[in-house]
Amino acid sequence: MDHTLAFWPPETAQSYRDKGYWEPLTLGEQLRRWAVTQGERTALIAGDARLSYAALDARVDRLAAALHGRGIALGDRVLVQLPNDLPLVLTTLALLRLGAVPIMVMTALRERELAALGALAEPVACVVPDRFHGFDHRALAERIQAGLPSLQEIVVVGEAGPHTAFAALDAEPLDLPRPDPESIALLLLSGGTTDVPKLIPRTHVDYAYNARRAAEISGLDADSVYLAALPVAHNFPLASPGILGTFCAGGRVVLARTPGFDETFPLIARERVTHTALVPALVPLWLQAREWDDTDLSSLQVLQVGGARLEPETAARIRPELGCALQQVFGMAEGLLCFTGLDDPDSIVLHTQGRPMCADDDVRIVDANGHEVAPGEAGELLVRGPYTIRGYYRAEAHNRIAFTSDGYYRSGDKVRRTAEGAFVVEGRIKDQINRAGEKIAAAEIEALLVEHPAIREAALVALPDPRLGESACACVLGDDPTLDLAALHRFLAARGLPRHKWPDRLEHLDGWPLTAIGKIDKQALRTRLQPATERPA
Ligand code: J2J
Repeated sequence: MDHTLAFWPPETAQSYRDKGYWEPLTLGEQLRRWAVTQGERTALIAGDARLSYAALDARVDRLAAALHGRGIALGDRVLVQLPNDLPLVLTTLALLRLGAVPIMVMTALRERELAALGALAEPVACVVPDRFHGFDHRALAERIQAGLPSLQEIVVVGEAGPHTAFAALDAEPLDLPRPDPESIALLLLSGGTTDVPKLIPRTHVDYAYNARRAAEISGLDADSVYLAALPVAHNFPLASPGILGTFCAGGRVVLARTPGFDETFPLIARERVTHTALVPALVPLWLQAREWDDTDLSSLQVLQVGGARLEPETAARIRPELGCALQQVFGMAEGLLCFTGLDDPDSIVLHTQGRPMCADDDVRIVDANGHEVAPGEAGELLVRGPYTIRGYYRAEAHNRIAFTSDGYYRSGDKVRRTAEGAFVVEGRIKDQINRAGEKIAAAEIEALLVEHPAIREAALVALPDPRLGESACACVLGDDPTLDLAALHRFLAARGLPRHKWPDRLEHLDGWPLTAIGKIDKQALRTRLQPATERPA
């Protein structure tokens, strides 16, 4: 047990057990149960592979035994950086069964984040593809290993070179030690507000509840077919309800390697997909494709959209143009999930981000002094509950800021509650850019920018963007006005910053607008950077 971890107080935990939120099972045991009840029914389709629940369970047993044979044991952390394909699902489930803790990271992440996550969580192994989208992940893993003494083992899907080949990991099933169902099952990456990444510890019991309850609210059942189009390292397609929620319901999961319509539309038609999830930035691309593409999407019942603000005008086009219901999802990898109901009127579905999914989600909306706001007023959303974390992984100092003394997570989201009890996300208090649903901590990029010899001070601000929702603008004070965006990108690439975190715009300034207490006034910066005609009213 990691004693630096903040868990729920004992009485609270007991009430979650008593109310049946937390079942006394590990996620590995949940998979066993699904295999017993669903047997030969199809669980997973990835490329040409089709696996029944029984076959999936058996493959996971053999992979868990083989990973155990490579020295991966209960409680060990393992970095998992794989695209949406069979090895990702098998690896994740096998680690959960072993009681080893997968650190779920997107394939887009590069050296900088991986090194920081490695230093934080000290993984014993990593599982990576040989190449993905033209990038050499094996070489990246080798560079990470060179600076990370804990990392003993590199497992490669594809051409493994001197490393362990994923394809060769196969062994007779073993009787393995049982993880504590209330221990950490997996670590998710937080959107973050700090210059170093934060990891979110989710336990077996809370994550199983998360998936099960989200599946109920999304109307998933044994006849449902869920298309995982977003990268599965994200909480949304992984368990909200995503893959794990679909398994809980006995449905069928189809994996798409990319969320583009060219790949997803034919999959929807071929596999008769009923449910899928997108971030708002992808919705207009699907709608646009629909203007000339006549692939049969008639099986689609529910399109879930979350991760960033969905414009009501775009929301209103979903049913008429895609022929399915919209379900807005306001969620966070730290826990709380809100959904609009499948039977809710348009006034809720198109204009709000829904209600918390659990009666025991304990939510407060507070002003800057921590006092509850009047009904209908906007304020910061604080939350605690049966599937919301009480602290980040190995981050004691930060936890004192990110959580209240009585255990509420400070979401950093500015929300208000409608008379019907639905939440509307009005904005953000945290210093972050939400770029097409991917979160960028301003502090992380600012710390890197000032490492450039020509930059003395830097501030990263979000600007509205018609395609991305928000784009990132780097404002800098420095001595070299000829420094341009392309040169800045080359500098950031060399520092191992992934492309989606590169600023979209660079502005040289002579000085900062300051707030009353002498901090950079980012709101004033934003106003200065936007032509008056583009400013929201
Ligand atoms: C506005 N902002 C939103 C929404 C999230 C389901 C869905 C999303 C996430 C997710 C997730 C929003 N409208 N509908 O994990 O399981 C912003 C808020 C929130 C932050 C969380 C899931 N839905 N957001 O996006 O951990 O600012 O999770 O605090 O990546 O995204 O980001 P993340």
